[in-house]
Order: sequence, then structure tokens, then C-alpha cells
Amino acid sequence: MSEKTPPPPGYMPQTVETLGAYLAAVQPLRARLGGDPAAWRIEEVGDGNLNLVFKVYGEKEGVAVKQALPYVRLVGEAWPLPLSRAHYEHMALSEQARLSPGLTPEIFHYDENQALIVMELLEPHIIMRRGMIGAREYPRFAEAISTFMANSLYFTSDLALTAEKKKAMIAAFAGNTALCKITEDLIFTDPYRIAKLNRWTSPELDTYAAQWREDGDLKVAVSQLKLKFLSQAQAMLHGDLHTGSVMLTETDTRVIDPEFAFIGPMGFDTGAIIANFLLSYFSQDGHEESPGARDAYREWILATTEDIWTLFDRKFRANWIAQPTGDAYPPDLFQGALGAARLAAERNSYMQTLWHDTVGFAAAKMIRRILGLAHNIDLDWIKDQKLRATCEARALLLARDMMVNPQNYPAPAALTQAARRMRGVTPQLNS
Ligand code: SR1
Ligand code: MG
Repeated sequence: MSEKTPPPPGYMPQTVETLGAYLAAVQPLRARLGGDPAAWRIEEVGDGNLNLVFKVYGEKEGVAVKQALPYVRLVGEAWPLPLSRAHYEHMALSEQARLSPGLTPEIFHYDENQALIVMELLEPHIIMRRGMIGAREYPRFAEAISTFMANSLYFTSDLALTAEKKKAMIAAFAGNTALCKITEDLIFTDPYRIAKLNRWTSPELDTYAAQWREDGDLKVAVSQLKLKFLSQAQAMLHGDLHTGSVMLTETDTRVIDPEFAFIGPMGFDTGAIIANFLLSYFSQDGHEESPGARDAYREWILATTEDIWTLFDRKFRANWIAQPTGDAYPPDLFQGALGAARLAAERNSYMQTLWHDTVGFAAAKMIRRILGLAHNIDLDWIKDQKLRATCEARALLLARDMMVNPQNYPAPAALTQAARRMRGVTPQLNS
């Protein structure tokens, strides 16, 4: 848990009663919203774990407002959390917007002292996780998220940046330690030990939770991933790239909420999105109207999982080939046909390593959503507890194998095939 640092003088958490006056005092926002501020409609809609989120509707336009609280909203004031996360979010959002235009919300206003960002109101977009619970297909998503990841990861890596710029970026994000610590604890540590905040579907999954705490191979594997997370400053990460951090329609995708941004291993971001697709896949049994009713949707999820990686891989390599501007792999060392062939082979090896990291980090993210503090509504909303535990146990079993035996998953098709097989398994549950 973070030390309690007092909020800066003047910091005030907004409410639906106070926000109108705040926004009306910022002339460009007042003009954007339009009309009489007293008539603006304001709703608090935050359903995430950390912050306040408001929708504000003026006579002309609407805006979204996100404000950090000095504590973790999910847990309360007993868990202080620095407001500086809004600073890192703003910095990451600005960089992501530059690298992937049109794939993030536009920022209209940032107030560092209030830890408050005013941005584009995304409507009729919805949170992707909710759309997937409702079996909605998003035919453009793989294209959009692969572009977002290929650009934000490639162009902030040593493949694209000079060492000087890369080190400046590491320094700029180095202070986001409290948010990194949440990840270090909640994803890489707590699910594998007795921790006060852990929870799982009990008693059905009690034996799994106990086995996961006793599993030496798994604890070594997750510790290796944690070490990568702690030490591998590969690129600027979103840091929390799950389907709750995406708002979209069938034709427009936006990535939101990069407050966990820092310079870390790329597979942590690519793994996050794959993990959440696999969790959605396993959860569909708990949401379908009758057995088999969502077979086609399940196949859409798996096909899209494969597309996400395939498109990402293609775009990342294309960036590398077109713009090898970084200090890594200096073009001078790879001249001529022989040099080009060596570099091409090295690119293959780099992407294979990144895929294996993706599989490992995806596994860690699946396990934390089932045995740790913060769960996903994809699974939590399954009312039939036994059915929920069945879906969760399948995800746990696949995740364990992904983490301990990544060589079983040389390509995305091997992963999706394993998911299909695992769905056919009837797990043992406690009663
Ligand atoms: C205490 S914060 C729990 C989780 O919420 C965020 O979305 C991150 O995933 C974090 O791990
Ligand atoms: Mg978030």
C-alpha cells in the first residue's frame, strides 16, 4: 500500500453539485458545453476501481471528466493512492494520441492540481467488456487495437528511439511507482499467497486457490514474469489494457485509462488484451440464453484473438522495417543481402520472444481476475455460482499451462485450440 501523501492545497474531489461551476470557470469548456451552466446535466458514472468519472451534457456538446481520488475507490480511504497518477495518464494519453491518431479520446483540459482530465465524451460508445457480455461483435476491433499496440509499443522502444530519448521517457514515467506496485502485488504476488484482499468463488474453487499457492512451478514462472515487469524497460505501456479500458462502437475504437503507464515489457500490454478475450470466451457459458446459443460468438472471440496478434505482429514488423530509427540494431551493422537476412531472422526471433511473453503475461492476468482482489464482470456477473466456478476453473487451468509451459503455444492458433479443448473439460469443484 502507498504512503499517505496529503492532496495539494486546493484539491477538491468533484461532485455532481460542484462540477458545473468548475467547468463553467474554464472559458473554452464553457463555450464547448454551451448554454446556461445551471442547465447542464451531470452524472457520476465511474464503475472502475480507482477514480471519479462524470458525464456532462451542455446545450451544445457533452464532455467526460475523470478525476483521481487520493485513495483506491474499490477499497476506500484505507488504501491511499497518489493523485500523480492523473499526471502519468495525461502524459501517456498525449503520447498515444500522437502515435495512434483517432484511437484515444481527445483531451480538452488538464488540471494537474485537481488531478482532473476533461475529454471527449464517447457516445454511443460502450465499454467493450459490457458489449462482449452482451455477445456483440466488433469487426473493426482487431484492426484498431493492433495499430494502437504496434505504434505505441514500437515507437517508444529502442528500435525507434535514440538512447537519449528513451532514457528521458524512462525518467518521465519513473515516478508512477504506486500504480506499478498495485500490479506487482495484485497480479504477480497475491494470487499465489494468502493475502487479505484475495477472493474467489468459494467453496467451489477453494482447492484450486490452495493448489495455486502450493504450486512451485507456477510460482517460479510468475516470479520470472514479475522480474521482467520490474526490470525490462522495453517500451511505454498502457499498463492496464483490458477490455474495460476500451470504449467502442462497431466502427470506432478508443483506448482509455492509461494511468498505469510506465516503461515496461511489451508483452504485458499485448498479454492483457489476449487474457481478457480468453476470459470472455470462458465466461460465455454463463451468459448464453441456452446451451450452444453463443457458439458463433465464441468463435468470433477466438478468431479475433488470433487476428489481434497476427495484425499486431505484421504492423510492428512493418514499423521496424520502415523506420529503424532507434539505437538498437544499427542499420550500419546489417548492410547488404547477408545483413538483411540476419536482421530478418533476428526480427523473427524478437517477435517469437514477444509472443511467449504475451502468453505468460496473459496467463498472469487471467489468474489474478479469478483468485485476486479485482475481478472481471464477465465472470462475476454469472449468477449461477457453480456455473461461474466451472468457467473460472477452465480459465485457471488453461492459464496455468500457458504460464508454466509457454512452449505448448508456439502461435495464436495453438492457444485458441487449447481454449476450445479446455471448454470441453468438466473441472472438479468443491461443494
Ligand atoms: C486496486 S486497483 C485494481 C485493479 O484495477 C485496475 O483496473 C487495475 O487492473 C488494477 O490492478
Ligand atoms: Mg482503469
